Amino acid sequence: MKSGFIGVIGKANAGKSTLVNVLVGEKVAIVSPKPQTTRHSILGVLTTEEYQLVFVDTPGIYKSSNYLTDMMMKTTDDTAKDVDFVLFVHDGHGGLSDGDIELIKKYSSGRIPMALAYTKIDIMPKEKIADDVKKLYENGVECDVFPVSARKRQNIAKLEKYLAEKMPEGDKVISGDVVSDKSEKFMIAEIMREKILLKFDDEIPHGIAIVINAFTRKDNGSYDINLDIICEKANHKAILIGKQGRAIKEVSSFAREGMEKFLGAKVFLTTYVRVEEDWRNRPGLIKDIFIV
Ligand SMILES: Nc1nc2c(ncn2[C@@H]2O[C@H](COP(=O)(O)OP(=O)(O)OP(=O)(O)O)[C@@H](O)[C@H]2O)c(=O)[nH]1
Ligand SMILES: [Mg+2]
Repeated sequence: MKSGFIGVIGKANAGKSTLVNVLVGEKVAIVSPKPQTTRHSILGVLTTEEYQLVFVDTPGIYKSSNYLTDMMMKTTDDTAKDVDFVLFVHDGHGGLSDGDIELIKKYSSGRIPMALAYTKIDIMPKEKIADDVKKLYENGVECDVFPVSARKRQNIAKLEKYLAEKMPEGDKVISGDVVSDKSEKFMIAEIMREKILLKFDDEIPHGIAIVINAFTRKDNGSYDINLDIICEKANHKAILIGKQGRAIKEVSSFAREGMEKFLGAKVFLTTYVRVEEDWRNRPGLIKDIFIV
């Protein structure tokens, strides 16, 4: 059997988590149109009779601005060094700058073999894709390039077979039928954060952390979930709550629906917004509230 770890690396918002979810066939990582959606490395496991691909989704490469993002970048760097293969994800729709080419070359010239997933082709003209692939090779990128669309599932099966071929021979690296290394509790916190990312703009979503206080399954199969939404500033708290609590009510109800879909059961959700000034720069606090 072929089996191994594939580090999914790329700039923030490139489409890494969407691609991992589609390859794995289940939602293991949240997705949003905002950069820095993924904060941890998350395993997504695809097991067939012939192979096992263990994708390691990572925080997107982004200019670090605080202790939390320093940690996130370290996670990505560490992953890139400790896998069997790197799948570099590039958002083709976002253009192809000289900086992008340099970054791709930096990873492809490393010790670990790499391929490039040039994604979001569903919203791009064909000529642009061909031009960019040509430009990559003309500029000295030597790895294989796969134009794909995670959203429309274009070229995904081909990419999967290719990656399987590239894996070392050996037993499964992850046993059982798990698809992720993260707990239900982790995913519940992430679903809350995803809905906040989708609903609120600017600085607010980036300064959010979720702390689950209670996660209990009752005899009738439903769940009681109680969580704190941590934000960085008092004015963020006011925006999150909204006039007469309308904003928090709306986002909580949106999150509850997502949690019910994920758990396949009814959820009773209570949320509380609390401020922890500048928590993203406080290592001790990060350790306490940053769920891993
Ligand atoms: N049209 C189109 N949009 C896509 C595709 N893949 C991802 N997106 C969108 O791109 C945005 C970013 O997707 P993510 O999967 O969260 O990107 P990411 O690279 O994991 O981002 P970070 O975790 O912040 O680094 C979302 O709005 C996705 O819906 C695709 O194949 N086609
Ligand atoms: Mg992501």
